[in-house]
Amino acid sequence: MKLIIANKTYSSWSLRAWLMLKASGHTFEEICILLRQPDTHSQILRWSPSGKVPCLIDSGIAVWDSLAIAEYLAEESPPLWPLDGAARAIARSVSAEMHSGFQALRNQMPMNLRRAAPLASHSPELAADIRRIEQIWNESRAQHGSHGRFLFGSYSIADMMFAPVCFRFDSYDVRLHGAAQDYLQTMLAHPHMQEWKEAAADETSVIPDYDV
Ligand SMILES: N[C@@H](CCC(=O)N[C@@H](CS)C(=O)NCC(=O)O)C(=O)O
Repeated sequence: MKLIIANKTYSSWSLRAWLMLKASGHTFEEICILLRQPDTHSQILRWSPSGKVPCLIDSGIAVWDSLAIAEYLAEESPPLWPLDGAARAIARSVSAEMHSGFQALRNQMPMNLRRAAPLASHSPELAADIRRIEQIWNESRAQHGSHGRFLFGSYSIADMMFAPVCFRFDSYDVRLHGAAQDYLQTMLAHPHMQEWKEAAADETSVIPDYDV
């Protein structure tokens, strides 16, 4: 298998798929295409029909978009979604909500693993996104997380979908209430999150747009 990703410092979508592939137990080759280079688009298009990363290549099959990669891997890997049907329905719902929403968080708090400073202020839209994520984390842990420290107990795709948010909350020093704060620390301490962060520290490419 090959996983086409972008800069580990900045690429939140790449992180999600990379964590899924790590959790699946497959060995895979990483192909990293740097963002914002003159040939970025053409390089990505060699692999991914959407012109976006991540893209998974498995025996000649291309699977692009983080949620499609999640479902592809979940079909035959160790369980990547919660086993309980009700928990799985909520895990899919919050993952889809993360995938399609939270525009203020994406725009105003881009993932940048080199950053270590809070924003001067939070817009009402950004504050609402943070509150909604805190609510999802607290409710998931309270209702479905009793057999572990992740959102649905065991580490699942839902956690991987929120992983970039964890790095953002750490970088921008966002403080949370209740179990959400413990969940954040659990995610930041996960060995795969640490491995990604260490690899990002070796990168040298700088994209000024991400330095908000
Ligand atoms: N909905 C897609 C979003 C993928 C996406 O936006 N990827 C960005 C990198 S994080 C990208 O490929 N950008 C290409 C570019 O900037 O040229 C997913 O879930 O995978």
